[in-house]
Amino acid sequence: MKPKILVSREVFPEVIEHLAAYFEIDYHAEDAALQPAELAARLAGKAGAITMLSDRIDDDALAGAHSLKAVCNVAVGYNNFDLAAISRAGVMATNTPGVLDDTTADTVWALLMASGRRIVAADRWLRAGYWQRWKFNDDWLGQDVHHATLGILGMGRIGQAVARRAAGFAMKVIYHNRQPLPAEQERACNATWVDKDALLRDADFLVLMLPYSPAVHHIVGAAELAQMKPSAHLINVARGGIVDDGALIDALREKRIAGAGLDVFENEPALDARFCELDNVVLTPHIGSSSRATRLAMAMCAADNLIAALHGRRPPNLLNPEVFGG
Ligand code: 8YV
Repeated sequence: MKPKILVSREVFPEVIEHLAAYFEIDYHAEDAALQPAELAARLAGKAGAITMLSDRIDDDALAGAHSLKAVCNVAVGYNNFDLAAISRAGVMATNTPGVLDDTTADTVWALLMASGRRIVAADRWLRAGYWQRWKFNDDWLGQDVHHATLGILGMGRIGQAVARRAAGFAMKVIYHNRQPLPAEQERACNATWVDKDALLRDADFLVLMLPYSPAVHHIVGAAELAQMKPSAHLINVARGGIVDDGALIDALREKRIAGAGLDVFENEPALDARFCELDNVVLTPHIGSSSRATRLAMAMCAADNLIAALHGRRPPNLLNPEVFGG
């Protein structure tokens, strides 16, 4: 008898095929999240689960899941996991680090350039048939990307991938992290550690690339936005909640910063309608990792974590090793 698992949301057929060789699958093949009560009900009796960011895995979800051994998130971030609750239940938790670094860094650059050079607003203007009104010092005067200062808050793997891409634009790269990177890694990124105030003050493009935790909730709020240059752009492909969206909307509306490129929001999938009234913000619906190759690699990585966990091996991306003997 194959162990039973839950796949909580639609993935690619090849992932289901891969998993089906090992498991009996309860597949919620929809592009919508399971409601919490249904998620809990469908976790009961399962040995493992492939989960998405939209699945909150906490005491309630785990209450009836007595045979559960592993929950494997299809994401590098796992703020949908109450890791303490998962560990208390003796369940392994995994994520998908690494496979999405380059694609997410590419998305940062897409938003950075679109915001700096006003690409999306210009597209809207052109489609509206306004080209006859073209003038030399036009509305599309943007912020140069080349030779500008790129500031990165959160210099993990993705932050470093963003920094490496700046070389082609001859940018100055500064970053802030709790700890400076080892010298060799700094050299590879051509980046200099600065304190947070200097980062906010000097960046022409401020890229947020840190994982969400309550400790960084609203780490960019009204006070931090006030420290930025009026010509600066804020790019967030990390997590909603890191930025105080209300304060950002005010700053953009009053042109206290020049623009923003946002892939993540507070209260996803709801979008604060006030963003849509602003011409100086580029909005995407949490597509940071969204290339086919990368999303497939993420789902396969989660599947391989689950296969390892349920075959008595340590999953490669175990988040709570302390519970299972170090
Ligand atoms: C999402 C992400 O996983 O990996 C993460 O932490 O935020 C994204 O890659 C992806 O959008 C699927 O929810």
